[in-house]
Amino acid sequence: RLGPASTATHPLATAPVGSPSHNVDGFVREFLHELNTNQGVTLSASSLNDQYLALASTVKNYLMARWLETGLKTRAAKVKTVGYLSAEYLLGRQLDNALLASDLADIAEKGLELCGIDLADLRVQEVEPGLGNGGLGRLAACFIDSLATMDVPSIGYGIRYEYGIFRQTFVDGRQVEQPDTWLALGAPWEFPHPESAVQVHFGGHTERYADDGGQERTRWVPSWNVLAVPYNYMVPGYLNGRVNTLRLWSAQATKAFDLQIFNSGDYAQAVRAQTFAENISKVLYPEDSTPQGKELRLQQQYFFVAASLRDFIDHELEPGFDLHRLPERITFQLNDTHPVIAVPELMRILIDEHGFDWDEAWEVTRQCFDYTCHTLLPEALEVWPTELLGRLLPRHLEIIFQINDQFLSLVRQTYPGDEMLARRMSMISEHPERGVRMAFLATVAASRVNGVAELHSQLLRDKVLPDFSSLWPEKFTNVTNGVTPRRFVRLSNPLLSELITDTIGAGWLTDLERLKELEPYADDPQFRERFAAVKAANKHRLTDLLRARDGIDLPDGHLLDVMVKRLHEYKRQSLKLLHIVSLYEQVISGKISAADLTPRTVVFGAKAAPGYRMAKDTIHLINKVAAKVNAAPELEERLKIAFPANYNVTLAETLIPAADLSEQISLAGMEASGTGNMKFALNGALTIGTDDGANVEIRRLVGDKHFFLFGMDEPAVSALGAKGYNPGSCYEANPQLKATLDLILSGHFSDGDRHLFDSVVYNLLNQDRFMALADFQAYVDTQAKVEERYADQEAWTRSTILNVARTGYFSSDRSMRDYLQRIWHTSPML
Ligand code: GL2
Repeated sequence: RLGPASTATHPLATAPVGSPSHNVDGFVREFLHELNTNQGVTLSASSLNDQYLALASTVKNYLMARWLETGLKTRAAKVKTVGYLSAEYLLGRQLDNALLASDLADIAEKGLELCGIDLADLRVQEVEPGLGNGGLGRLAACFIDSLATMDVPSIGYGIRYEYGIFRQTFVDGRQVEQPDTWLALGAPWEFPHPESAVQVHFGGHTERYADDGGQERTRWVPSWNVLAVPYNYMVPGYLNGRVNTLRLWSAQATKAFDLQIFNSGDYAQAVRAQTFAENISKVLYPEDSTPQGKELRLQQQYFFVAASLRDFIDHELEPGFDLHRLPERITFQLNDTHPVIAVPELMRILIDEHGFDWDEAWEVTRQCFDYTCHTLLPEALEVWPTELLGRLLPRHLEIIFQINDQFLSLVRQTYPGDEMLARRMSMISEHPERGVRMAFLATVAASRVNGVAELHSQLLRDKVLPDFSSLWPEKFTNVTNGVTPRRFVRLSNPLLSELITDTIGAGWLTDLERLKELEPYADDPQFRERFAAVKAANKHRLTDLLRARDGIDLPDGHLLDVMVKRLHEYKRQSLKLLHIVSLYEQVISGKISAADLTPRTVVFGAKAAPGYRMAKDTIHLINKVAAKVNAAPELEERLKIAFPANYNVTLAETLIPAADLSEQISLAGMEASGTGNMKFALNGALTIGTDDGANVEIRRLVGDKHFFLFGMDEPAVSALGAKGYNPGSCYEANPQLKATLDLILSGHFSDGDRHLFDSVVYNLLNQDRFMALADFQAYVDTQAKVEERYADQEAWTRSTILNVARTGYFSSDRSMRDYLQRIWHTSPML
């Protein structure tokens, strides 16, 4: 991978051989060639899957020359690369994005048509690589797209999980997880490079020895290792010729199996080592926003960062590069605490392998890392037991202890006599067991620490890491998240994109603030009509998809009210459910008539972590309520619930453009940012939301009139928590809330079983950590305001246009610009 062999004399050895010709004929030739030579079939004998795989290879071939050129150009320029270290990349389907980035969509469509193939039939063959849980993984995918589009040299590093996020099914309304076999029908977008595999070590012990100069040194004597095999993915920039790399590591046993044992007939024993090693990249941990303190997870984390650091130093830098200058060439972004073990790993490499002294190594390491925190939940911050770390990575634990000692002496020097403070800031926690607080280690090591929305960054400073932010105020900064408009506007909403281009001209896809130019058109009745027609068409597209995918029939003419995100108590799907049950209860008890309801369909999409009982019970309850509500004749078809299983990026791409109302109703101070909120606003949905995460900034930009704010803000939540919150008193004081909860408790939704949903309801009544009952009335009242606005379709459409026009700020291109300026201190390549 280092370039041409030095003895090659043929002129083509030093440059890529070039792409197939960029026209329909060239495309057809290439496609048929791929079908024949890669799939081994003729066109007439080919299956849809053959055709899809051949199409993917064809598109790859077009990108290939640019990818090779990008690598050569970047290495030759010797500029700084952004190394994005992330345990998750929730990529979504690749085909359309690659066609868009390489300007091949029309050519491919026409070429395939000549072959008697409909491109749309091939698109749906692709199984999305679900190598992430939710927002954090999707953010990583948006960021690498923007970096490529902005011509920034970057490598995304991660894990090639053999099974990504589970496929969700419902059985009697309960979530049942199925393995995600995304690789089963072929993986046409990846390039494995087994010859470039690197070894990753684990276990063993450390020992001291004297080097040749008599200097006392330490070395790690590991007891087992695995091979990390790189799989490269192309990350094409939008129409700019740059193709960056995403390098995902797959684990393989170093000795495939022990032949002697195999020959003796003990097959199981023979493959055990292989199974053990390969388990490391077998499955994605399906926990979202909360960590799983499992040994295998720590193995995964070290596995991918050790391989990535080794890869960068050995393969991306020229031989003999002086590692004292490493910060000139790389800046590693730590995507949450998952990759933080990279810090002691780099120290180990520099000290033990390259003979640096401690201070030199620390100086380099400090400059090479920055850290993004993505949470506010205290229980979501990873703490690894020292017992486990010491067993798996003994040298790293020693280094962490030493970093901590040095750090604590600085604390004691700065704040003499404040031993409590030193204890609070120690990277080593003592309870409930001795453990390493990875967020503290990251904060001490990183040059910059950032939160992911303004409010989050503020709370990060004030509540999560207050002592650190007093010590180093300049270290802390904010970069508000963003989403890539290529996938989440252009590809997912082609009709809106066309309308925008028609109205303000091209160029907005890489300069999203230009959407502002749409503002005056909000007052143009003709434009409003066209805008509303786009929304209507998107709803039809969704209706077709849900009918085919889930057998769900969406009624016509309803307000489409959408809540899609991971199932988590803090996100408060239960509050949305209480609203629905409350409407239903009022109709069936005759308090209001069905005619009073605004026709509304609520769409849920949510996966629950398999071990998260409350979340799974909530899914069950939603499905039970849906069954009852959808069948109730009293409602006269004016209230419906749709809960398609297995919400993923692919479904989001059709669902979001169709939505009228975006539900962003987390308890204030809990959602770090959210990125779904941005996607909805950019696609012309209005938000009902709390003052939380990036909602705050969305509301500020679109204006109070065009955002339905409700509920307590963060200071009010804190004050209520401090005063003592009693959800039972909300229940007693609010007859409608009481009637709503009583209906669930009566067994109405559970075939008379009064206890089926005790866990959910009694939790709300007795504990309600996320204060759903406290915000219930405000939520219901604000929903009434939503309905009022919706009744005036002109006013509604005007607001939705202003949402699109005013949310260009939330492009991930802008986020990347902020990282470049405030954190990485580098600029795009010229
Ligand atoms: C999250 C936050 O919960 C979410 O609010 C944020 O938008 C994303 C991206 O910054 O990160 N943190 C986290 O652990 N997950 C998230 O989605 N899984």
